[in-house]
Amino acid sequence: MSPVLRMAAKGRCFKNVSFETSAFSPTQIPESDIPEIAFAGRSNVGKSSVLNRLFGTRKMVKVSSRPGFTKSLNFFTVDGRFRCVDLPGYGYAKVPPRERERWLRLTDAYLRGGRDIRAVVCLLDMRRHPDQLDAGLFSYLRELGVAAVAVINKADKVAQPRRKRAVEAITALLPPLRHPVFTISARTGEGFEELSYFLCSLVGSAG
Ligand SMILES: Nc1nc2c(ncn2[C@@H]2O[C@H](COP(=O)(O)OP(=O)(O)O)[C@@H](O)[C@H]2O)c(=O)[nH]1
Ligand SMILES: [Mg+2]
Repeated sequence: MSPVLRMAAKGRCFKNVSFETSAFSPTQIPESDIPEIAFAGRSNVGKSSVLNRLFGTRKMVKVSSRPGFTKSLNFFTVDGRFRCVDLPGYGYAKVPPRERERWLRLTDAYLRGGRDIRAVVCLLDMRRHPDQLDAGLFSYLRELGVAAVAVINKADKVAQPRRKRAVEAITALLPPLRHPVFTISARTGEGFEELSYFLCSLVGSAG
């Protein structure tokens, strides 16, 4: 078994994470040479918290009480073997249209850049039904031929007996997906073992 697969089997591939760079414009996006997993979702869905939890860090990714804070693509390298890419959050009403357009152009340049993107983790909130913007993300990824992984965060906010129904209701509103839907809480850490195991397997299958 290769070292990468061995780590994937343990779900422990998110080791030695370091911040690499931020891209505020398409020309600042670093060259693609290793596999990548990107993370997307509505502002405030907990994207930064999820990344920190995956990385086993508290402050690698800024957690903001101000939604719409992330204005760049942020690149993190994991063990020099693959990257995690933090995409700008969407859906924050107070962002001026020009700024929103800039983020879309940036995200589009990234996703269409011919890179080895193994998946885009699409974060959802267990308390909300996916809306048009969420649906738009899934259909956009499908159009580009990039695999989407639906991950439902903030499970701790829903009482245990209601979770199954909540997950079913959300899943029913998503298009058919190649990968399983994950349920997590960045607050309690629940579901992260399964999620990191799965994500590690996506990058561990590198040739
Ligand atoms: N209860 C709960 N709160 C969360 C969870 N994940 C994130 N949050 C909170 O949601 C807010 C937004 O989180 P952040 O990670 O900055 O979201 P981002 O805008 O998507 O990057 C912060 O107050 C977090 O503490 C979760 O799983 N459960
Ligand atoms: Mg954030």
